[in-house]
Parts: sequence; structure tokens; C-alpha cells
Amino acid sequence: MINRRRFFASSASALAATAAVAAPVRSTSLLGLPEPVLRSTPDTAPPLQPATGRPYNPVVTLNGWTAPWRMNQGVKEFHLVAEPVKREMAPGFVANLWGYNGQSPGPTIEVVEGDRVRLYVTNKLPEPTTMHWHGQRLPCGMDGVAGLTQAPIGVGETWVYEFTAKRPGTFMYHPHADEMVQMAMGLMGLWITHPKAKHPHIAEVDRDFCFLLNAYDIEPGSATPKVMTMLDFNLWSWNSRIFPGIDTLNVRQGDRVRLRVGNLTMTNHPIHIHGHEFMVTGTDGGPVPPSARWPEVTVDIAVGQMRQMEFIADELGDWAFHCHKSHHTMNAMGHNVPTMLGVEQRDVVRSINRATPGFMAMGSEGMHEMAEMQMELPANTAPMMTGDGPFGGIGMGGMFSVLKVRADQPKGDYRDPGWFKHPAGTVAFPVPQAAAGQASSAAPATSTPPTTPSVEVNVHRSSQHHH
Ligand SMILES: [Cu+2]
Repeated sequence: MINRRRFFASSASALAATAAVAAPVRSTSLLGLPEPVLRSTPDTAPPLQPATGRPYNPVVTLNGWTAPWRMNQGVKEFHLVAEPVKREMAPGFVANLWGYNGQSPGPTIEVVEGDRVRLYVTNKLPEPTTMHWHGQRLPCGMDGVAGLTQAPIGVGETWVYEFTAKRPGTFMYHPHADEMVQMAMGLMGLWITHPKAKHPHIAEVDRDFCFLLNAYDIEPGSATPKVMTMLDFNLWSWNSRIFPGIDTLNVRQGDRVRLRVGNLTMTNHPIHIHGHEFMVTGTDGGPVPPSARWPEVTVDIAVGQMRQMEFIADELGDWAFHCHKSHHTMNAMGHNVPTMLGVEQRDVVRSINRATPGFMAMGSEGMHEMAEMQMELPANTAPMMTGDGPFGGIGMGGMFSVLKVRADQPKGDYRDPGWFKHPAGTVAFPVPQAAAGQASSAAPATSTPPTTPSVEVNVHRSSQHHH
């Protein structure tokens, strides 16, 4: 009985059990378990060029990496270890999550259509788990649903999954055991199956980025997610990172760019890009035929969905790229704050401060002031709105990053080129006060438009604003 063999802990006996009960798994005993490759940084790893197996054009996982594999008699072998991890979600803010191989999310699995894949999953969590391979065609018994297709992977056990990656596309992996807790703690990863040959519906691209949408509920000043939260999450993240902890997407002008995004939160996310239109070229159901595509600048990604978007990065600049739910571009905050727009709070704050030092009024003139202010935060807390740009505080956190399109970004180079240098005369600028007064008192049509100031004027004004 498979589910009576859960006492096996050593790799040797686990393998013996596997050989005895799962006929399709061939002789794994020749090499033993592949060594799991761990990662200790949240940095974006460069694309992993395949050293063995069939060639493909690798993806770049935002603030993540691709799992190395071992070829064993023609089978690609991966080893994932589910375990508690420390994930730096943003500089200065480290969360206690559950992940795979040292980070949350786990490493991206990249294989080629038709590959035979063997995945060892070791459970170092404090409770049983499984692994579900979201979107894959596979034998039912490899689907990883606790109780339905297998007994859970007990604490300390290693189980083996094996199947052929039948169709190319963008997929995910996550547990199907105590899902609410295990995904609220960050157990998830991406799976990319590259086409085995030129595919009529899959373009060859210059840059291929992927990330997962995830969400956490971590009280300011603490580090461990509240796992019973169902809707009111306070950290909206990409690959368990929040802006400004999310790396920018750095591309060369003219590059064909593919973005692969999967949603493992409890709500939908309209993902929006500035300055470009994209086509939705695929879902977790597979590539969309070109005749069925239409242009978008925002694509809503529902819970459990994946979307592939493609565009030519032909407009130079630093383009915002974010979830369009505005509270998803903020970090942890108090939720029970009344709207104070137009209410003069200074006197109130002064009296409250006598009783509660450190109290801060929220948004009498909107909340932009929060982004500009250095407020005192409990230790290990990301500011609610943050990130400095060349023109001042960006005023966003959470699900936000920047697409940086540069003419001189070398091919295959993913390094951050710094802030965009706007050509003179191409940046919005303020109307001088005198002209503005004239415009409001006299007929606007007859007032003389001000001459275009240079970029330096804007930067100067912005730094003035930061008194
Ligand atoms: Cu969102």
C-alpha cells in the first residue's frame, strides 16, 4: 500500500518504496537522489542556458531563478525541498515564509515539450504537503491532490513525481494539501515548458520574463504571515517581493518581450503596462492562435490563471508596470483609517501626540504626503508607499515595477541601466505661477504658452518639494 509507506525517511528506502509501487518510475537507484540546489538571495538570476538536454531559449524569473537539473538516462531530474525560509520581501523587511530550496517562490522549472521529467519532493515543513503541477497533462496519480490522487507527503519524506511534459506553455506548481495555509505561506513556483520546435503560435522572443502574483498578511512589525486571512491581505507581491524590492524589467529598444504571469492570490489582478500595447499570446490552456488575439494595455488575471503577454519594446523610457488595483500598489498599512481629505488635522494630531507619541494623521491632503515623509516604522516593516524616482517619491509599493527600454542596453544584458534620461522638451512641466494666474483671470486661449523648460527645472522643483 502506497499510503502505508510513509515511515520511509532515508532516501534509499524512499527509492525502494518508489520502485515497488510506481511502475513508470524507472531505475532511479543508479545515481541516488539529485542534490537539491539551494538559493540564499532574492536577486534575479541571469537566464540559465541549458547545458544538457535539448536547447531552448531560457526565461528570466523576476527576483528568482531556474532550478538546475540532472540528466539520468534521458530523464530530467529535479529535486525540490519544501521548507521554512527567510524571504527578503523588500530591503529591510524579511518575512518568515515557506518555500522551496531556500526561497519563496521556489525555483522555476524549465523543460522542453516531450521531456521526460522526474521530480523529487522532500518535505521539511512541519506538516504534510503534496505537489500539484498546475495545468499539466499527466497521469492522474501524478496530479498531487492529497487524499484524491495520493496520500500526503509526510514530514521528512521524499516522494517522486514523473511524467512527460506534453504541451508547451506557462504553468505553476503548488501544494494541494492544506492549501490555504501553505499558499498563504508562499509555497509555489513556476513551470515553463518550451516548444520542441518552431511552433506556429509561439514566437521566438528576445526577453522572456516570468513571475507569480502572491499576497501575504503580515502585521507591521512582525515577520510571519497570518495564515487564516481569506481576503484582507496587506502585502501584494510579485514573487514574494514588494516594490521597491521588485527588480525592474530591463530591455533593449526593439526587443520582442514576453511576460508570463500567474496568479496564486485570492483575488484578480488587472496587470497594466504603460507606453506599449501587448497581445495576450497564451494562457495556462496553451498558446492563443494569432487570429484570436487582440491588443490590450491591461489584462485581468483571475485567481489560478496564467497569462502570457507579448509586445515590441519600441518606446524608450521608464514605463510603470503594475497591478491597476490601487491598493495593490501599497504596502502594509492600517485599514481602518477614515477619509480625512479636506480635514485640517494638525491640531488634532498635536493633542493626540501628547497621549500617543508617534501618531500620524493620514491624508488630509491626499496620501502623497505619506510617500514624501520619513515616518517612524516598527522594526522589519516596509514603508506603506515608497520608492524614490528621479523626480521624487514614487508613492507606490506592492505590485509595481518599471519596464526600462534603452537603445544601448546590450543584447542579453539584464542589468539595471539606471533612470531614463529624457530628451529636452519631452517632460511635463509646470506653468509658471504668473502665467497660471493670468490664465485663470483672463481668457485662457489668448494667454501666451510658456516656453518649454529643460528637465533640470523639473528636477530642481522636485527637490524643492522635499524640504
Ligand atoms: Cu492586484
